[in-house]
Amino acid sequence: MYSEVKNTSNANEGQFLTTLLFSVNDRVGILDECLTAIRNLNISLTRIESRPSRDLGWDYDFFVDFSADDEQLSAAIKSLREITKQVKVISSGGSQGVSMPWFPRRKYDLDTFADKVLEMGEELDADHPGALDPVYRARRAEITRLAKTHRHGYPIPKVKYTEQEIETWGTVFRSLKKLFSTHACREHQLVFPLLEKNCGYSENNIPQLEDVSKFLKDYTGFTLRPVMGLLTSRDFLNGLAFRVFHSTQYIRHHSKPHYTPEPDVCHELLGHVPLFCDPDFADFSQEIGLASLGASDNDIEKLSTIYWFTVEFGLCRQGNDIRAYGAGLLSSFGELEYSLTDKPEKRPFDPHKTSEQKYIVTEYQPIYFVAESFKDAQQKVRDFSNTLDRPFSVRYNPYTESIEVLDTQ
Ligand code: HBI
Ligand code: NLE
Ligand code: FE
Repeated sequence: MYSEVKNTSNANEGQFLTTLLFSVNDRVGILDECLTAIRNLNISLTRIESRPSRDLGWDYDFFVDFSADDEQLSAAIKSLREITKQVKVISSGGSQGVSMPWFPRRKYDLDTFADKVLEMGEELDADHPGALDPVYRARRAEITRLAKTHRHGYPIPKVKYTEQEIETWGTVFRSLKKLFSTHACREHQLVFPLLEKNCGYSENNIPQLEDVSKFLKDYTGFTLRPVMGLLTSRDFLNGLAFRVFHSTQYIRHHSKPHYTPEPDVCHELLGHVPLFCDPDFADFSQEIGLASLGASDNDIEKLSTIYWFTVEFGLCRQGNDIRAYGAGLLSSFGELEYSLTDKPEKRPFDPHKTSEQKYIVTEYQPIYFVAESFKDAQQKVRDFSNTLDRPFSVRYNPYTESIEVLDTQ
């Protein structure tokens, strides 16, 4: 999907993120020497972490992350080898060493995604009603600036929404609320009144991400992180492994409240947030995230497709009914209504088949997949991820908010 996107990140062409491990005999100044060696190659580190080695004696392992090209990376390995006990490429997007793509190990590593957003492609631009409105564009730029400088551990900045923005929200809110009782799944209906009571959900108020994130954290441990726009599929899914959901904070254009092809604050708050309050759904979403860590590009594609047909556009069976749980449906008056008519085709959710299904991002979906329950869907995704070719498995440690890699090699 989003094939028409341009990466606007400031990483240079030919560069990729690498995590390197080097182990040293402990002595005064050794880290300084290693860092100087890296610095002399004009490489800038983005992370450094140390831990005592597992060997006997007080030796140390250092993990460093940086962006570099193939040539710089091999030069770095070479000069570190001269002064350390061992050097190992843990993960890298380049052709050196192993082929495990870089992935975040700690929750604060997600900070590196902050300004790596994709630009809407031409195709999406053309039918995006805000594209030609300079006032709208300027306002969006103002709001996305807040996300760019947000860092893990800080409160999410509040946005003072304009009257026009609140009016757009109100239109979306009122129309959707009418449909929820007949179209939304039970989990969504259960929590919606609580969001109204505790988080400022109402037709006259756009809730603040910070308030909602705190509420969610109490329910399922999910938190929101503001984001400037679309992330790459890999980065976006990686966030879910940490129970972090990247949310936009701007709102759709006022001229087209009932459908927009891209995420906005209506979509995040009315579509996604209520579902992340459900423990089974939270587990299900994290399962997709965990499977995405260090996955091959091909597998990321499959996992995104699964995400698309579940978290975004999923239907589920409830008793004798079929209801919507996908956020893209729950935030679009137009598509929510359409999805439960007999116009679109409905197929049972099966990750092996669902992951191969092609889809369009700018129109109502012609096909939906129906899940039996979130627990059942989670189990199916777990079985499916075991069939993907990844030479290691991962586990989330909630106490340290970090990923543990279980080597199976
Ligand atoms: N980025 N900010 C953001 N929000 C999304 O919903 C989103 C994304 N990037 C990719 C994506 N969704 C999905 O379509 C999947 O490819 C994961
Ligand atoms: N179509 C949805 C809406 O109008 O709210 C947004 C989908 C975002 C993937
Ligand atoms: Fe979404």
